[in-house]
Amino acid sequence: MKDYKRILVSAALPYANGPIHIGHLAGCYIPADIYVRYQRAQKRDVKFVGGSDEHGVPITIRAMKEGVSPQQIVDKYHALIKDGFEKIGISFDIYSRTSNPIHHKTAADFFKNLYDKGLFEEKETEQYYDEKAGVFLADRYITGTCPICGNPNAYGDQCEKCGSSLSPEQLIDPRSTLSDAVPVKKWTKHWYFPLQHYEPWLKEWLLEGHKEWKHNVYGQCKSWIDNGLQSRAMTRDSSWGIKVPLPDAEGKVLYVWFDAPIGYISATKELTGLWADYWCSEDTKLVHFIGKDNIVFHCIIFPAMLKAHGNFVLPDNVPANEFLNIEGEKVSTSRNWAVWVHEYVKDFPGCEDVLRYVLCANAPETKDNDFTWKDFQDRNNNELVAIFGNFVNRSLVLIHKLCGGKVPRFHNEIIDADDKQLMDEIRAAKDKVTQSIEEYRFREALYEVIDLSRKGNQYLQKKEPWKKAGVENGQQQIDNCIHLSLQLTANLAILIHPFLPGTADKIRHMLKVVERMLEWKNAGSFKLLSVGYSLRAPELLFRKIEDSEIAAQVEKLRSNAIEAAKDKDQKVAGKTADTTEEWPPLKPRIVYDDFAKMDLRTGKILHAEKVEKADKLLKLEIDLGSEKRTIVSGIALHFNAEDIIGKQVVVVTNLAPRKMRGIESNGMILMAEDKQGRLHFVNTESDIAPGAGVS
Ligand code: B3M
Ligand code: ZN
Repeated sequence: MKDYKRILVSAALPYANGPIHIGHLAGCYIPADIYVRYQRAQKRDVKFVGGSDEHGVPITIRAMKEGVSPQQIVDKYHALIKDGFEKIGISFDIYSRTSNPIHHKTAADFFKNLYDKGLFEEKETEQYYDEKAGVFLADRYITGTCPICGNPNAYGDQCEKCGSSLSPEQLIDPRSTLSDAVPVKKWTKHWYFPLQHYEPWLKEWLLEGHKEWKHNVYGQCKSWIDNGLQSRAMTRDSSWGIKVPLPDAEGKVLYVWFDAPIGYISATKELTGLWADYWCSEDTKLVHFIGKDNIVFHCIIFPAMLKAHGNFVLPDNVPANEFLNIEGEKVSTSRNWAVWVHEYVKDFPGCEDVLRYVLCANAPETKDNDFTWKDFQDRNNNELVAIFGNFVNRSLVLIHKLCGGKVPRFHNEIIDADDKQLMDEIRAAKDKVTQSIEEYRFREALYEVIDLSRKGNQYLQKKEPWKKAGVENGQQQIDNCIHLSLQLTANLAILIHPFLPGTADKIRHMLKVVERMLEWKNAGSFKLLSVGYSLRAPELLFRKIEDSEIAAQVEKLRSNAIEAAKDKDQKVAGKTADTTEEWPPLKPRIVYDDFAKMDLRTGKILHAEKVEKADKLLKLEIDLGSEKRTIVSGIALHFNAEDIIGKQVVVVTNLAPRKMRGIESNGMILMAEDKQGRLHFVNTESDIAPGAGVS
């Protein structure tokens, strides 16, 4: 491994058009923070840079929709995002923003450097333009009818109904999603960066030179390169962004993915006058932490830009994580299926480390992973409280009970095999944690720390110091056991510190030791606490999380999603919010024969369960008296499966069967929907036996 003098760590710049959620944290901010805290504990020269990405089409669109300026949007979300990071302990050395003048200058100069070298291709192309809104339309902002399946709401890049990937030209009757206007074609000039020119170099530098990168990252890069690279436009038509620094470029700005990664350089400039030491010297180790959707930009496009510019270091590693799903569903901002960081810190004050713990222990390091509130509770109650917290607490309680609150001596003359084994385990754990962190395997590293505390519990359990009073050598045995347990506690504080900084500080407070003790070189030592030193009374590190708190979170997820779905429906129907209080209009009149075709009967729900990978569906088993039926019903956002078992419902029994998510649904249950869009079981006065006809 190369010997680096300094380390520069970046974490992706989140778009300042919404708050951050736990998927962002798990994807890159928690791993980056662990890595940086560890490097700082190693006393290495490390800088951690980040900031908000404040340009790009989504921000201008959001501003347009909310009727405010883009600056107002980014000001609002930059503050919210920054605050969320601080509260959850992401320890940036600088958290900047790409609307800062220093960034505008740095990015514009970068562009000019490539331009002056003649590295861009200038091309004129025809693109869709919305005359009403006065903007060129990115693919996502054009809808129309899918030429393949006829879906009237397909996007300019994809039809979500049939999954076909499309180009805007293929859409039948294209419309702008901004104004509903029919877009017109307009000629426009842009500057393209010919990525294909860098292909031989990328093959050598990345595919040959970085085989050690994580499989998910390397694999994605390889398939991009193997599929052939193409020129990409590095400018856009917009009034929001960094002006293209050329005389004939009125109304043109830098493409957001051109300017955003340069934000890492600008942030370093803002942080230190010695920025060039970090960016322009070969002995800097540059590491980008990102989520998987940013891989190509950080591993191919930005390195090619850096290479084209010259003078800059290239990333040594890009340890991207995969995605974190929530309760089996993809995180979605538009569906409001997310756990928001600013809400979590309000709902669980003092439990910041618990979230850090769960997101690291369950990090999507090699594949997409699932966050569930139940798992969050289990990991807190069964691992943090019952193993780690329990060991630290027992050690401290015992020193006060059995040793007068002072660190007892260690009597070398009676050291035994268990003591030696524990000492070996501590040294081995340090080595394993170190290696795992160095190699970006943070889950594994954290597991080792928890496992070490588990060994501490086993040691105490075996030694039973509380039974030793009065036996031969009793006090000496107690002393040794408590002495070692406390040295282990101090070691645990060092090892857990990068992961759970607040917890390490709490331990440090109880042990009355200075911050310097947490330096990594101290791990593996058994002289961290001096004999005779008196310690503070123990406080619990973690509290139990109750079922009711978890139920409340699951309910919150669900009701947020219902609200979001309602908002969307209203938008689709073109209604404004104030019409929601009206009942829907009555349907056209039917004759008795129409009604008589329906077979309605009472049924009883025997069993209900969630349908995998479908947040709205429950699979029900219904007793119809004469038979049992499987019915798939779209009520999962409204009810817990276990709460509706035994409920009586009216069933349309002769509806043609339909397959949903591979399950055949035979019939439909009837529900009442109130003005707020909530569903209710229609109350029947008495418990009628299943199968009674309804007419
Ligand atoms: N803002 C995309 C994202 O938030 C983008 C990252 C920029 S990193 C230089 O996923
Ligand atoms: Zn389609």
